[in-house]
Amino acid sequence: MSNKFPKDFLWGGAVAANQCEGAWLEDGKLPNVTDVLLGIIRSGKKPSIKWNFEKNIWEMDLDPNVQYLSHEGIDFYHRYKEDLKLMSEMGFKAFRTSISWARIYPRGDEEYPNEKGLAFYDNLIDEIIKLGMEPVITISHYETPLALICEYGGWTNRKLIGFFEKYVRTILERYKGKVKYWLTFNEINNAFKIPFASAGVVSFPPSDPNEPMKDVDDKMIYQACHHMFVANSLAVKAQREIDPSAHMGVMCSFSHIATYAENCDPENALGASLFKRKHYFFTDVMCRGHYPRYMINEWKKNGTAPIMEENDEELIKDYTNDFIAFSYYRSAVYSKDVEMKSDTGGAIGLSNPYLSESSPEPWKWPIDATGFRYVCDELYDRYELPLFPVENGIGLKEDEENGMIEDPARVKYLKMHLEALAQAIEDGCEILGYLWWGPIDIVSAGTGEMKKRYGFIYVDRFNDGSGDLHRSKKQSFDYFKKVIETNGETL
Ligand code: BGP
Repeated sequence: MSNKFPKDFLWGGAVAANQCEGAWLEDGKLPNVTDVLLGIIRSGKKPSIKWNFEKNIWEMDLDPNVQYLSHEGIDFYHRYKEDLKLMSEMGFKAFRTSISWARIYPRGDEEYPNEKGLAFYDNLIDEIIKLGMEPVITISHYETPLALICEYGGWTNRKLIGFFEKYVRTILERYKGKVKYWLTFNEINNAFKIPFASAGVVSFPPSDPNEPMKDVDDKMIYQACHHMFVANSLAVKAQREIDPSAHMGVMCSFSHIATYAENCDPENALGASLFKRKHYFFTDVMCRGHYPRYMINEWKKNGTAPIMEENDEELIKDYTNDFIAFSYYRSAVYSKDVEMKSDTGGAIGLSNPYLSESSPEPWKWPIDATGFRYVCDELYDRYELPLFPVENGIGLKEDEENGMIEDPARVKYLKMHLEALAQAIEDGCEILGYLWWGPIDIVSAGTGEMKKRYGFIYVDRFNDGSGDLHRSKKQSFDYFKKVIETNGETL
């Protein structure tokens, strides 16, 4: 295959602050939603956060049976220089991470930012640039400050728009001229699947601490989404005012778009298409600039329309995003007889008899590189905006043997997906770059474990919290290095 990748293609990798930094309460940071998420996933219970009327503070009970590995992460907060050096050794042209909102505004509603938090990102971003990489920064990667959820009810509360805008303006002012690629909300289209993480939605805290919290319903989530859409547009507006040469992208979990109908039963074809529309909804609003008629009709039918203020729709119309970033891990099969589920990898329906390989037990994510090309083509046809796959990867179980890790399965996955991406480029898609998810082993977002490893770089840390945190290169490290060296000519 001749070389399809453009000359300035952004090869690199992506992580998120909450999965790698650790130092969860250091230098003034307070908890964010992901710091307590695992206890909720494991126990199935809402967070136990109560107002202490005597002390006048919010108290948070962490589940004592849960190992919160993310609290120390892989200690990226203190070891980022060593880690970034390895990324640059691979030849990375871009490195994506998030700014942890609760490091900058620890509760989320303060008047002034936390200088110590900003100082950390000053150093981190300078280091990324010094090593010749383009920083790609996620503004909120499932990282709403916990106080905004406990005291304000998360994104269902309109006040979050103002808190978010202030945070965005703070970091845009600070990093103008340094950061060219910004992403607003990580996987915003997961708002219905994981409302707590994605949209910080829980019911409002009860005035009586013994009263149970209410369940989250669709109307609340649409309300939270509306506030996030307005906040997204205000972020675009702020970027145009503060740093017009930068770009503000959306970020969606678009494995969902690779949802195939089980067969040619028209009901299945229609069902798959309606399922995908639930995810296109997010980019339809943020990139086309208005609420689509299909959603307005649904709101009318179900009484789930969000409350909007007068200028909201104008803002959404005037400030749309200029590129689409997305994650792609796997595809799914829709059948009218089966209820679709999903997790951090995307949708889950029937198993696909045409796909023979998957990631290992217990995750078993089907491997489908053609689905990657399919998603790129679908997105580009619909929006004609530059695309940026900022997450693609495979989680494997690995142990170091004689200081070495051989990971042919990761090399194969990478090669297949890059071949598919080259074909998408040939199909006419404009692709800004390719970021591998988890170039270094980090804590899993979905299960909070270390055992699920995505890295080209191994980190010595285990599910029980043991390990000396040393880093070592896997076989795939050299493979990706070669790919980047040849700008994708050698796959
Ligand atoms: C995405 C998230 C990431 C990441 C990835 C892999 O949904 O944006 O944060 O972790 O999924 O998921 P997991 O860690 O559950 O394997």
